[in-house]
Amino acid sequence: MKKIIHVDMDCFYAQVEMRDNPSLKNLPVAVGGAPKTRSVLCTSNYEARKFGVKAAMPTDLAIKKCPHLIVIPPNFNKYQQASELIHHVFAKYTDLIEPLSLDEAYLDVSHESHATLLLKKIKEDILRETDLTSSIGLAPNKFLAKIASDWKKPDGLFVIRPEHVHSFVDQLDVKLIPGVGQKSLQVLHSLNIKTLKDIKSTSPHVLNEYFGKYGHDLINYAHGIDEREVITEWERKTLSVETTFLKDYFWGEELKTHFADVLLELGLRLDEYLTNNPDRKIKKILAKTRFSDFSRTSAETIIRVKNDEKFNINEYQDQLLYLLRNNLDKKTLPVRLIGLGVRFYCDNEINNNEWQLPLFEHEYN
Ligand code: TTP
Ligand code: MG
Repeated sequence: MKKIIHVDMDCFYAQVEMRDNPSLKNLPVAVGGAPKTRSVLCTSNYEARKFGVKAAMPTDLAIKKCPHLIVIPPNFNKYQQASELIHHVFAKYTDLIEPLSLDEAYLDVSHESHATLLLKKIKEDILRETDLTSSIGLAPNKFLAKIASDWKKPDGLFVIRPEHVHSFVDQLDVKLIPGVGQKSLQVLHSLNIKTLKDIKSTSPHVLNEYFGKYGHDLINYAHGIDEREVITEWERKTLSVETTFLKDYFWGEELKTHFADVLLELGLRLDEYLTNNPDRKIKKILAKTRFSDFSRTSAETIIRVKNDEKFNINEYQDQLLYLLRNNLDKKTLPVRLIGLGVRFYCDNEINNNEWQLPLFEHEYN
């Protein structure tokens, strides 16, 4: 069972503006183009939303609905800066991040035994780093995680547990299904389908007739199923294996055994991957560590692989161990996760002249 988190900042642009000018806080605020210019709004704060003011609405119309609306021109640099901080927070908790926009991302935390604990931590971390509130959801897949983050907005936190998925999805409005736009919504309504429960009681043949292959997806969603993976940039650049322990360890025999197990698994995964992707060239080896306080650290080093050799990760066992020990020495805490992996050359990188062995460290704290 996967564990997917979806994070979405609350009225992002507007919140950044309110943070930087607190006198705006209880007033209706929108960010967007000036009035009388036919421009539209990027977003509005929750106070303005009470008047029906929302994203993509023409500024003039918004002012008709809310005459006291304060319209601020966008400061994209500020939003970009806040966004970088947010994504930096995500990277502390997992490598499996799919950024969706400046203020939104999926995080795959399936490796976590106590994922619910992470939600509060991530929210607090974002608040500490940016002084901005976020809404966050946890669920067994992307579809439900996104709904969960929206469920208690703003400043929300909501978990959809696997055992509650069925009762939860039954009540949902079909317009919340990924891919359902205005057109499909009209068709669904014409079939008298309003909730996900209604989809379940509709014949698959009918759904197929109206929606083709997508009808099958609709049935899956109605059963709370969504097979879509969290797709990361990182995934395409590295291959790694990690393991989370049932208890936390300091360096010792048990951790050595775990190291050997992870190395073995990495060897198997790499053999298979390199057989299927013979063009990929390995640039670095890396070791990752997560301490008992959830902080992460990783270290990587460039290696020199002869082009005509079959890659064997075991030859780098001592170096990987060195990187791992280096991570462990950074804190006096026990660790709850270790990972080992390789980083590939990107297509546009030149494979030459990079065989010195500096130690690159990335610390996320
Ligand atoms: P959203 O997350 O869709 O909206 P939001 O963060 O403003 O509000 P919510 O609390 O409902 O999440 O979009 C994030 C930012 O993207 C938003 O602050 C401004 C920008 N944006 C636009 O510029 N145009 C648009 O039409 C939308 C929807 C968003
Ligand atoms: Mg948002």
